[in-house]
Amino acid sequence: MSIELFNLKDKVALITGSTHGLGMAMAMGLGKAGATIVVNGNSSQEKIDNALAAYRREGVNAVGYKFNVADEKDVIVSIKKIETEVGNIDILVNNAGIIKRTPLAQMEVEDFKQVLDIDLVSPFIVSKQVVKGMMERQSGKIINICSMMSQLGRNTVGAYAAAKGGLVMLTKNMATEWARHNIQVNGIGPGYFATSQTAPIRIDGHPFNDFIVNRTPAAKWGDPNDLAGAAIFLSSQASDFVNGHILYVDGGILATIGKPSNEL
Ligand code: GCO
Repeated sequence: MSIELFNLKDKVALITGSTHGLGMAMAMGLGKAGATIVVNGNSSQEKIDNALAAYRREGVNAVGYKFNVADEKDVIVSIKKIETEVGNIDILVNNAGIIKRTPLAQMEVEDFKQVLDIDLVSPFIVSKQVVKGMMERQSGKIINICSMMSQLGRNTVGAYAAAKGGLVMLTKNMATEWARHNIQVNGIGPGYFATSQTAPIRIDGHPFNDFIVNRTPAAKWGDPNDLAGAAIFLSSQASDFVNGHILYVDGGILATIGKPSNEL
């Protein structure tokens, strides 16, 4: 198997929400595979600058752009700026996302809408702008970061699960409409990973922490670096005939109903 299949040299990859967490881990992997990384965040320029320093310490060629993925006007201006200043976007990873853990019966409609806006509508907004150039070039890779919550529900994450479930079908419809332009659109569905988003439910001894370790066949939380391989595969020529597929990187949690806590 030629390693060239996974070489991203001369490619430009935009990863939304890549100043930390899973987005940074995937972007770092794409960068080490040769891509120029366009880092995005919307919180502060300082956060972007700190992230760029981390990428550069790892030898990754990275530039940063602050924009709000949920604001179509900001996205339109920013994508044009990136394509002028950095180059054509060959790879788009729609990773930016939020979660609000509230029981549905108590959740404010505005909060529900905000989760849907960022986790589901934003991948559409950003992809709609980036796919224009991909169609002109008849080439591109789009990866939507779904979740195991695209398949399973859990108390208090109803808005997030609805968004991530919808993102699976958005991925399949993007693939349906854009595959004929040699644009491969797929998804990655992370299981439970050790990130800032899960920090509150990952504390040692926290019932949820013990539950996840027991419920996951790999018997551990994922390390964000475990996602780099899936991102490189779906960004490279190795996946040129893969369309509309959601690649779950979840330690096996979706493969099983789980086991009693006293069973090996
Ligand atoms: C939660 C977690 C999950 C994970 C991930 C699983 O509260 O259950 O935050 O949502 O973050 O999305 O795929």
